[in-house]
Order: sequence, then structure tokens, then C-alpha cells
Amino acid sequence: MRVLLVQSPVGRREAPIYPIGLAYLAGGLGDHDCFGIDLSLVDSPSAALKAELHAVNPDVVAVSVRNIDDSSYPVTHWYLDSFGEIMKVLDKWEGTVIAGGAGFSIYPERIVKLWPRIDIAMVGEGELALPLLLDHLDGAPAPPCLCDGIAKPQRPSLEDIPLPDYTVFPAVNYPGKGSVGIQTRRGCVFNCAYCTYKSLSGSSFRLRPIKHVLADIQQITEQGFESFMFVDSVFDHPRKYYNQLLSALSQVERIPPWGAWMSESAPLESLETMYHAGCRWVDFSPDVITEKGWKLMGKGGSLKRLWPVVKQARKVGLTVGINFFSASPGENSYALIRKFVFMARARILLGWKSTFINIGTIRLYKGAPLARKLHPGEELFKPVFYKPRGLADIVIRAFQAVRKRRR
Ligand code: B12
Ligand code: SF4
Repeated sequence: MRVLLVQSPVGRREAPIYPIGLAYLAGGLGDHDCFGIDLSLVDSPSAALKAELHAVNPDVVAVSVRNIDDSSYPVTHWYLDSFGEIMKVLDKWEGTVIAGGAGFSIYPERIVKLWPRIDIAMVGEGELALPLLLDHLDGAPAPPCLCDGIAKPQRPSLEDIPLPDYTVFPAVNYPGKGSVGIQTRRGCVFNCAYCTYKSLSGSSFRLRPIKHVLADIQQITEQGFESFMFVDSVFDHPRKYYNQLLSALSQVERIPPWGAWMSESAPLESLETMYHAGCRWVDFSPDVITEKGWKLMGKGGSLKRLWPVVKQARKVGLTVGINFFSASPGENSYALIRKFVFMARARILLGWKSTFINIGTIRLYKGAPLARKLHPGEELFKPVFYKPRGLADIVIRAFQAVRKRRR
């Protein structure tokens, strides 16, 4: 079959993010003829899609919807508007449309209802299931995961998934630090109250064989990517795998610079090993700044580790990003001031140009524990936030406005 892989447009100018979800799908498509277009890179997505349909003449269009909104407060960008534009183009085309992706998988039923042009929706991970759907379109019996047009495949073992194919979307279109992701694990054992990750990818870690990770790094290096980021939930858990992976990465010659998301409980001595293994930047998401907030957010580890781990990361030469929320259960104005104080202290003492603090706002998604608690039974498709209140709201609006102007 001829399959056109389409990354849904973002509808505004953004730093390009490599569509690794589609690269994983391409890796599993075997004998099918596979083509790709990333509509987030073009100025006129509808015209570009029309031209591609004409040029490729596919049997199936597989669209990846990575994000439905940008989860930003107070101004939220709605990515599904531009998705709707390309659905209009597909309305006039006769082949089969399959849709999937991370953002899509949070609200599949709702999106299919809004755009009935989608013939088959996929919830979750598609590299093993998409070929079964294509066989079905070719006459084979329907795979058991498909019911009423929605496929919900089981989460695969990462030993079974093929290597991604990066040739469909050329690296040259994705300049910029960490534009491509490497995945070493799926799922997460932690219970952060706002997080969708467990409902998307499962509540235990599924680990990718280290030799596959190394082969993947070799592939992206050969394709010409100059850096990459590990897109895993928490890079330093589980500890045994983390240590084995670091030791394997240390052996890779000319490894491109890379970054990863870390927990505050990362062993301090391992940060130097990370640096020697090619790591150049790390991100932490303590989210909160008080013990009460930490407990109410269901965070693992300890808040007390935040400053030591950040300090150590800077000491060994890593650029550090730290993410907070403007408000969370148990935290409002007073905690927000403490977050700004932390920001000033970290940037002044640890390096203004190498220590970055981001203060976002919790967007409540269906499937996240906090959403279930505060809005039981609600869909929360249109963005609902855990908002800062009173003075904190005024401060955060001003902060975001200044940040937007500076960008
Ligand atoms: C890593 C990551 C990032 C990194 C990406 C770095 C990089 N170089 O790749 C960074 C930090 C840049 C980032 C940015 C953003 N992210 Co982000 N990100 C993720 C994260 C943690 C992993 C994504 C990933 O790489 N997965 C690995 C690949 C292999 O999996 P995948 O893409 O899901 O693809 C699989 C399936 O979805 C499926 N599939 C995918 N497409 C298709 C298509 C078809 C037809 C089929 C059948 C199947 C299918 O099969 C694939 C293989 O199994 C997810 C959370 C998560 N658990 O998914 C959030 C997530 C995707 N991000 C999210 C958000 C909100 C954002 C931002 C908007 C945040 C912001 N305010 O700026 C930006 C948007 C950037 C952009 N334009 O995409 C949300 C999206 C939810 C939503 N609101 O729609 C998520 C789900 C996290 C959350 N809050 O729940 N992100
Ligand atoms: S926020 Fe990160 S550590 Fe917490 S549950 Fe989600 S993926 Fe796991």
C-alpha cells in the first residue's frame, strides 16, 4: 500500500520538532511504500497537502496529532484549528484516513466526532498496530484491537518495536538544539497529580534494550542531526537501567550533545558521568516549592534535593532548566513569590545564561489524577487550568506578557 505520513500543522511559527512518532511508524511499515510530509514546516498546509496527495497518490493518509493545545495560560494556542483545515482538504479525497498521536490519544472520541472524515482512530502506540490495520484494509480480518473505528492496541514491549526510520523526514529541516528525540523507555511509575503520561503510556517503565538505543543514536548521527534529547519521562529511573545506559553512552565515540529530563533524586555523582557521556543540558520539574505542595502533588523523591542537584548539575557544566507551576493544590501567592526568589537566586548564583526557570500553569487533562479529583466525569477538552488566584494571577499574567514580548 502507499501510505502518506502527515504531521499535523501547528498553525503558527514554532521551532521545528522532529516527528519521531511518525518515524517510529515508518520503521514498522516494511514492504509498504512510505512517504511523509510535515505540515508544521510549511506556510500553506492545505495547499502543501493537496500537492502531496497529487504527487504521491496514496491509498492511506496517516495523520499524527501530537498536540491539541499548547497548555499555556492565560493565552492558549489551539492546534486543532489547523488540523481542521487539513481535514477539509481530505474531505475531497477518497482514500482512507487514519489518525493518532499523543494529544489525539487523550481525546480520540471527541476528535472523531468533530471530524468524521477520520476513518480509523488509533489510541496509543502505533508501530505494531498500524501494519495490522493496513493488512485489514487490504482484506485481512480486523485486528482485535479495532472496535467501531477506534483501534486501542496493547502497549508493546519495547524489545519488539522496530528501529525508527528517519529517512522519510530529512534531518536538514530540523535545525536547533534537541529538535529530534530518542526514546529509551515508555511509561512512568510516579504519580504527579497533573500528569497524563501514565494514562498515555502506562504506570510501569517499559525499557528499550540498550543496543537498540545505541543503534538509534547511530542512525540520527548518520542522518546529520547535531544534537538530540531523550524524550523519556524521567531519565534517571529506574536506577539500574540509568547506570547501564550511562555507561553505554560513555563508550559512544563522537556522540552528539544531548539533554534529558531528570528527577530531583538523581545521584549527584552521576551528573558528572552524564557530562562525560555527552549530556549538555538537563531539565527538572519540581513544579512546586513547598513541602505541602510537594505532598499534595503526589511527587516522588524529596524537594530538599532540588537545590543540591541543580547546583551540582551547574558545577559539572550542564545547562539547567527548572519548571514550576504558578499555582497548585496548597500553593498560591506566597509560593509564587518564593518561586521568583528561587529564580533570581539560581540565575545569579549559578549562571544567568545557563540556568533557566519556567513558570507554567497546570492545564487539567482528562485522565490526570488532579483532573479526576477536581472535575470528576468532565471531559476537559477545552482547556481548563488550575489557576493562580488573586495577586498571583495578576503577577503571572504580567510575567507571561513580558516573556511573550521578549520572545
Ligand atoms: C518529549 C515531549 C516534548 C519535547 C519534544 C522534544 C523532541 N525533540 O521531540 C518538547 C519539550 C519540545 C515538547 C514540547 C511541547 N509539548 Co510535549 N511532549 C513530549 C512527550 C513527553 C513525549 C513525546 C514523544 O516524543 N513520544 C515518543 C514518540 C515515539 O511517541 P508519540 O509521538 O506519541 O508517537 C506514538 C503514538 O502517539 C502513535 N502515533 C503518533 N502519531 C500517529 C499517527 C497515526 C496515524 C497512528 C496510527 C499512530 C500515531 O504511534 C507512535 C509510536 O508509538 C509527550 C508526552 C507523552 N507521553 O507522549 C508530551 C506531549 C506530547 N507534549 C505536550 C505539549 C502540550 C507540548 C507543548 C505544546 C508544550 C508547550 N507549552 O510548549 C510543546 C509543543 C511542541 C510541538 N510543536 O510539538 C502534550 C500534548 C497534549 C496536548 N495538549 O495536546 C503531551 C502529551 C504531554 C502532556 N501534557 O500530556 N514536548
Ligand atoms: S510528571 Fe514526569 S515523573 Fe511525574 S508522573 Fe508524569 S512523567 Fe512521571
